[in-house]
Amino acid sequence: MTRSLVIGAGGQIASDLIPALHRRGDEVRMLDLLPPERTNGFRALDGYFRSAGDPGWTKRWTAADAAKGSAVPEIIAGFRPQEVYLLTALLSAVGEGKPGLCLDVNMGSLRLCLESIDAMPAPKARLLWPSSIAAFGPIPGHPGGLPDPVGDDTPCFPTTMYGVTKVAGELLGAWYARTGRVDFRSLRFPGLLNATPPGGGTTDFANEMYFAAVERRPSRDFLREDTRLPFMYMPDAVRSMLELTAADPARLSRRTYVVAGLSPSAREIAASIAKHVERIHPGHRFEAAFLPGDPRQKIADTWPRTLDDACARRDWGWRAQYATLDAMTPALLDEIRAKQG
Ligand code: AKB
Repeated sequence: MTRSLVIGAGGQIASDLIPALHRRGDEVRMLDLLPPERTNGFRALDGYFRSAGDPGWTKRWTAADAAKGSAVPEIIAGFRPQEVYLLTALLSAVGEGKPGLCLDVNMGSLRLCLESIDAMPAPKARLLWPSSIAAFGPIPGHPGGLPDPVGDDTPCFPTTMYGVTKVAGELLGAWYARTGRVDFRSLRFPGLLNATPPGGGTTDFANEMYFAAVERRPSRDFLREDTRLPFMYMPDAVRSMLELTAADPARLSRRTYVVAGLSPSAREIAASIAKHVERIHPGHRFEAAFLPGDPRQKIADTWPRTLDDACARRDWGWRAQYATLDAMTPALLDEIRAKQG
């Protein structure tokens, strides 16, 4: 039985990752700044654990700051996890409003976690830390700013504080790995979609569209309809985390990998929802309202449109299963409806 620690356990990624670890038979400990019932992920986690016959799951939850204090070092020293998933982060849009906090939380949590794992006696935990497409931004002198697609070796010129923390964190983790201190691994994720609301990201407009469709209300989207960005359905994202964490270190040519799912425009997402919502709400006409002028448009305009994940495919056999809207939209609408009860 693998001992796994999920830090940032109340957020969007954790709401699917924790059930996946538990289904695999792991002993899972959880830590978040908030108590479980006050987190975005509570509904999904509580539903999962109750149906798995484990209603006392919150006893394995610690409410504490992941970026400072003694909780993370103490849990890592006492529980001796074999795998640590550090998901704590302020995302791009919120991070631009609170840049100091974004720096403190994103880098502080990573530093504390790396130091705590480094202090473990062997065998030390592997650490999985999500990076983001926010690591990229317009390359000085490059026509159009970025190549299309963007790949692992595209130079990183992040435009947001969130992106700066992601690039800095990738480099910090790579140093810990190179010097043999911590087996650090990271994924540059696109916008992630599941039935748990994210908080404070630029790609959240797409999540909002799917929730609005299930709730039979018009959506309020804050990006232009021709905005094209990379996305990934959460089952693929969780699988990529588990596969990269399990990969033989001898096969890893780098510590951070781009992973691609699909790259629709906002207009294409709206059309796909309008096509598929009919099945769950017969007669309902989905309407997307694209509201111009939002500051998040400026962030989106600096990010990749499509991604090339050739290195992940070559090194550890990665391949997304949900690579089209027709594959993802019906599954996501069903999932949101089921989890909303
Ligand atoms: C955000 O929009 O900030 C995140 C991300 C792409 O990392 N979803």
